Formats: sequence, structure tokens, C-alpha cells
Amino acid sequence: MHKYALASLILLSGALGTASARDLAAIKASGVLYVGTEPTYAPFTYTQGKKVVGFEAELAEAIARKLGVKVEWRPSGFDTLLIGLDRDRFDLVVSSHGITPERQKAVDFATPHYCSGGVVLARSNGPLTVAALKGKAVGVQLGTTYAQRAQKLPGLGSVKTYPTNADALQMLLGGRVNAFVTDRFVALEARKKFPQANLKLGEMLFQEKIGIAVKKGNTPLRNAVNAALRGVMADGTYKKISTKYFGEDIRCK
Ligand code: LYS
Repeated sequence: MHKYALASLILLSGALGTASARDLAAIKASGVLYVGTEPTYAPFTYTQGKKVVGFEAELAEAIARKLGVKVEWRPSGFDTLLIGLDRDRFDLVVSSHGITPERQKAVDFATPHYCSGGVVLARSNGPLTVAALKGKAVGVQLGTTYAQRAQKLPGLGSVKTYPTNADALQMLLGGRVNAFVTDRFVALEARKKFPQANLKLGEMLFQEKIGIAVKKGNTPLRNAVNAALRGVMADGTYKKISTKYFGEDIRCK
């Protein structure tokens, strides 16, 4: 997360300390689970027409079914999601957040629902290693762990930050940046979707555990999500959805 965004989020949690999140009973009584996501992140959450689809979309819907409710998607900018949770705009955020100590100060995370990592993605003949990135322009999405990591890489020419994952990918395809740091599965999907660009995956820069976020302190909801997640992981639902999108089971080993 962007430094200032996180600072204001922590300040906000203090200022809005009295606002209460919907508890599990209220969610169940309403029959609806409000889920925040930034849907430009294929194959995790993206849009098809007006529908939010993808691996995490189907997983969130499977979790909601276990809780006996329906998901109502609330699309939002990635850098506003965790703040929105704190302002009670959503019950959950399902948007591929890496579980970091910094974010854990602001929100609570469910048990990780997949493991992945940040890779370098470039066009053919583009830079694929940290060494090759020296002096180059690297694109990232605002507020992501990839942006954080890229800013720490030594010797880069520049780090260009874009509001959405889709924008950053377009900049790579259009040659406005030499490389794009993003999730490994997102990179694989982009390579498949734009074969003419001849995209190549390079060095894996770091690994991360991805989790669903709830408002800090909403422990009954987090526990219910964990139980539902255990259920879909045990009954074959998780494996089926994961295989549909990735051809493999991407749960943390
Ligand atoms: N896993 C990255 C992060 O935690 C990216 C999240 C999704 C971005 N649309 O920041």
C-alpha cells in the first residue's frame, strides 16, 4: 500500500473507531454479503459485461453460499479498498491482497486462499531479471506489493505507477514501460490473452500469501469466512474453481 494511504488509513481507524461493521448475524439476516474488489485483475476478479467473474469471484460466491447469503459486488479502486472496509462500505474485501505486516495493522485477514508471487513481465527482448532492469522504466499498479517491491529495486530508471492493473498492462503492451511487475498468474493470463505481444515471464521477485480482508476486530465474521473456506477446500469446490482458471490447485502448500 502507498505510504500515505496507509498512514491515513491508520488515522481513520482511530477517528472512526466507533463506526461498527455489520456482524455475522446482521449479514445473515440481510441475506447479502457486500464484497469490495478491484475487478481489472484477470483471472482473479474482472468483469464480463456487468458481471464480476474470475477465480476469486467464484470463490467468494462459494464462501457466501456456505454462509447462506448472496454476494453483492462493490467494485472500487484498489487503493481505496481497505479504507472502504474501515468505513463499512463492504463486509469483505476479496481482491488478492498480499498479507503484509503493514496491512495487518489496519485490517484482519482470513486464512490465505492462495499463494503466489510477483514476477517481471516484459515483451520479447525486454528485461527479465533485476540485473537487466537497471536504468529501465518499470510499470506497477498503485498500492500493490509489486509497487512496493519495485520501488526498492536498485538502479531502476523509473517506477511508473498506474491506477489499475489493466492500465499498467496496456502501458507494457504499448511500449511505454520496459517491464511490468505483477502477479505470476496475472502475467500468465496476459501472455495467453495477448499472444501477438510475445510476453515473457522473468524473475520471481518475492512470494506472498493472499487473503480476504475483514474490518479490524470483526473476528466472528473472519472465523465464519475461515470455516466456509475450509469447507470449500475440503468438499472439492475450491479445486474445481482453481482448475477451471489455472489448470491446477493454487492453494498454499
Ligand atoms: N497481490 C498484490 C498486492 O497484494 C496485488 C493485489 C491486486 C491488485 N489488483 O498488493
